[in-house]
Amino acid sequence: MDNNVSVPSINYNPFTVVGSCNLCTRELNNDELISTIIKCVNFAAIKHKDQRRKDEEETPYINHPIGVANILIQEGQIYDPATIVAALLHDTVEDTETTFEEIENIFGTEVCNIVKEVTDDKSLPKLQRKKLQIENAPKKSHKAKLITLADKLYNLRDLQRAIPIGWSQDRIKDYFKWSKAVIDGCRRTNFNLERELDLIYAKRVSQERENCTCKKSLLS
Ligand SMILES: [Mn+2]
Repeated sequence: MDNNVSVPSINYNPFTVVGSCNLCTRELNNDELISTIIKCVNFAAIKHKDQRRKDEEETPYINHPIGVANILIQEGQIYDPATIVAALLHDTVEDTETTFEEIENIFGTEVCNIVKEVTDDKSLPKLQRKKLQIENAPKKSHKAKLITLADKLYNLRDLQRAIPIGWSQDRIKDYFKWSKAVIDGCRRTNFNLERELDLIYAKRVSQERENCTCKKSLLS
């Protein structure tokens, strides 16, 4: 029997290197880690190549998953490879032709499972998908919660930066409200990310109060 059979792809962990005995493993060294991250960024960039964000400048969509991964590292101080790779891939299945099988084969089972947790079922109506995000948030794994928080932080900052084409003030208001419910289901996950989100909401509340014609306190 051939002892050099490769590890079955189903449990293959791309963040470890399997020794020639097929039993011992070691974690990727720096070169291998950088290579994996760039392979992932390249994969996501190709998958999202025809998509744009909804702002007037039509920012390339890939800015979003890269920005989410960057928030996790720079602000969340998360350096776990599976979380970062899953963040880079988090919208590929939901928004492109990418399949979970493809992700599992290239980036392993753990990454694939995290991406599954943060992927909406597009066969469901939008309202139900939004409701499910609120319901499912507390049930998510720690890594999926981290990505959810960073994703919402990116989107809310983006909303503060530029209003998406065709969005009314009511729609923006609803988005803030809905995001808050999802975020509240992911509490006690990362202090820095939650603090940044709280600051955005505090600013939003004071802006709303400022702009309110009746000048009544929103907190009363
Ligand atoms: Mn996203």
